[in-house]
Amino acid sequence: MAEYIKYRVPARGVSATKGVAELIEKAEEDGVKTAWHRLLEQQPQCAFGQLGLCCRNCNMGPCRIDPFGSGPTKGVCGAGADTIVARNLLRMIAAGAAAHSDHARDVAEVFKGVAEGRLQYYRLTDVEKLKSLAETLGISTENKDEHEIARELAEVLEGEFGKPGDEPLRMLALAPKKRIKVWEKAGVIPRAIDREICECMHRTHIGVDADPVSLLLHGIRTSIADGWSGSMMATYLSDILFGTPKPIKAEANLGVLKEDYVNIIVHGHNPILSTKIVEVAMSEEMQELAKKYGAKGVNVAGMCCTGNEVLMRLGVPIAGNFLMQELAVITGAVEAIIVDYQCIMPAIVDVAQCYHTKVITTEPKAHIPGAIHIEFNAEKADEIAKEIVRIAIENYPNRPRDRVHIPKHKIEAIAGFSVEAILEALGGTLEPLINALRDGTIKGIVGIVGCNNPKVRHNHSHVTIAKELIKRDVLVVGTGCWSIAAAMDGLMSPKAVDLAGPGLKKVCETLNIPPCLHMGSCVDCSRILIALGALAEALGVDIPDLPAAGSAPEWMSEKAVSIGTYFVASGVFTHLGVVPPVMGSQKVAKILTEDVEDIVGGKFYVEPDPVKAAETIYNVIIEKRKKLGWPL
Ligand code: CUV
Ligand code: SF4
Repeated sequence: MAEYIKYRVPARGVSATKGVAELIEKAEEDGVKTAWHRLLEQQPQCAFGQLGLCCRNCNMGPCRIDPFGSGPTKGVCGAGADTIVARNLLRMIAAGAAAHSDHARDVAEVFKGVAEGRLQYYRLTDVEKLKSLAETLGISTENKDEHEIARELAEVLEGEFGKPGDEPLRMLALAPKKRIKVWEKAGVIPRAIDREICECMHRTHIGVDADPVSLLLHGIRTSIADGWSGSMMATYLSDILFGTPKPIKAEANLGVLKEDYVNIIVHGHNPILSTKIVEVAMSEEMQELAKKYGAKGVNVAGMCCTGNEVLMRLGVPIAGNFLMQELAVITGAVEAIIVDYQCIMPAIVDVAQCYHTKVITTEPKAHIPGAIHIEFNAEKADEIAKEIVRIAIENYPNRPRDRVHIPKHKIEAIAGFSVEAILEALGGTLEPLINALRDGTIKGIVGIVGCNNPKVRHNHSHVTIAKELIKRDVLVVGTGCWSIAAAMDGLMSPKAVDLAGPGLKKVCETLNIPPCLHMGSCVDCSRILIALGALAEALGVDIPDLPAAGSAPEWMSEKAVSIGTYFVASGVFTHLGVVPPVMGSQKVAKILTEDVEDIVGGKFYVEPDPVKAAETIYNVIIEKRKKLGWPL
């Protein structure tokens, strides 16, 4: 079903990643549209929406506020720009926190099933981490076997979502004491994850909270529930079930697809599915089956964050980040793209119809019309994974050989830098890192995270900011689509030390690490929180005192809004490379980029130009060093 391509994309200009342009050009030849094409068709995008000035929260509306003041300044109910912008932002935070935390809930359910001995296909892999989390949460581990500990832990974690009463979230035990004090003073201690998200929806209903300050403070509370409990839980439990990542070599970019293999892409976020698909696909039985269908075997590659999950733990190659999901199908060489949830463009079904690719959805909460739906279920994980992999293999003979084009680009990357792995590289203590920071060998640490957005040049800001920072002796860590961008650019290969400043280079060579560290998927931004918390505590300071910052150069998702907010709430200076929809209220913009710093120690900084952004981030780091009395 070729489509008429009304607007062509300047393919050579839209991405900084090798192989992308040739596939956009192929898409146009094949009559297939991509997100870039659809973005052009959406022009001009609604200015009210961009400014955050439209409200559809009740049916007296929709209402729009005139940003120039000559038209209406109030909605029908009387809500003004400040209220509407703040409410819209709060709903974004709620959706983002919900996505991360509901993902955590799914992992927690499997964890509970394993603890209770109900799930034969999953097991407790990292028992050390299980014990340490249990102890941190006040569960005694003495004289208990691992399943008993896991059962007690599962019960506590289940309570995180909806426990009654006003007691703080139990997972906040992982946060530095100084942070807790700050949050107490601000009145933003979260009580239960679902409750805070629910309260966001309540507060933003017609006629409830109209005060932008009060709305945004609840946004901070909700985001803390995400970062320090929901996402944190997803990370901890995934490590306990599948193993805590250790440095591992793998390849990145679309060139990891193989011409004469059955290519399967796992896309989405939850390792419960992707890990099983990888395991089953690599089994003797499936490799043999593939040979029967004329292929040399089965090749699994990751996409987006679930790709990060299997990259970090199993060394599965990663085919690309968010904006490359359609391109993978456009190669014509993908037999199946197997998805769970989050960041799956419904468009992949349309694109797949132009080739032979089967799109297989697996989650009861994420159906896509036109896809094959095979519901995944942890109790029958292996059987279902086999059924899915078999569909992919049987599809191999249908590959349109005359329309296959796999870009040749791929590059080696080292991933798997969990906090535990970083500590191990340091020799078991933070001391060497602290010393290097203190004496100025390394100037600071920046966490870069977040998505792709076709509004900006694909992966360009991701890699530019990273390069600008490592050049200035700033260690870069990160997650999500940023980490895939950095990997595809070679920034996670040992050779990348040549791009680092002399101090950082020395440290990386001594520790045998790249200057950009892959810390995992989006929920693993929680690992960055843990790292910052540990550094602050070791130094006897609070997170805002650290020479550290965060950045989401190409963000687009609501999840990224929640992440950005919990970074700020955790005391981090946080850069956004794409303007958030808040500029319709000067008051809200000022709260987020200035006033919030007095409350929680972090604030947002918006700058689309990656070089300028890196300079500012570096200057902030230098300011923090000055305050600590450290050499510049
Ligand atoms: Ni989370 S980082 S687009 S897939 S949320 Fe999805 Fe991972 Fe952004 Fe990337
Ligand atoms: Fe309009 Fe108020 Fe209803 Fe929003 S809540 S749509 S501003 S009347």
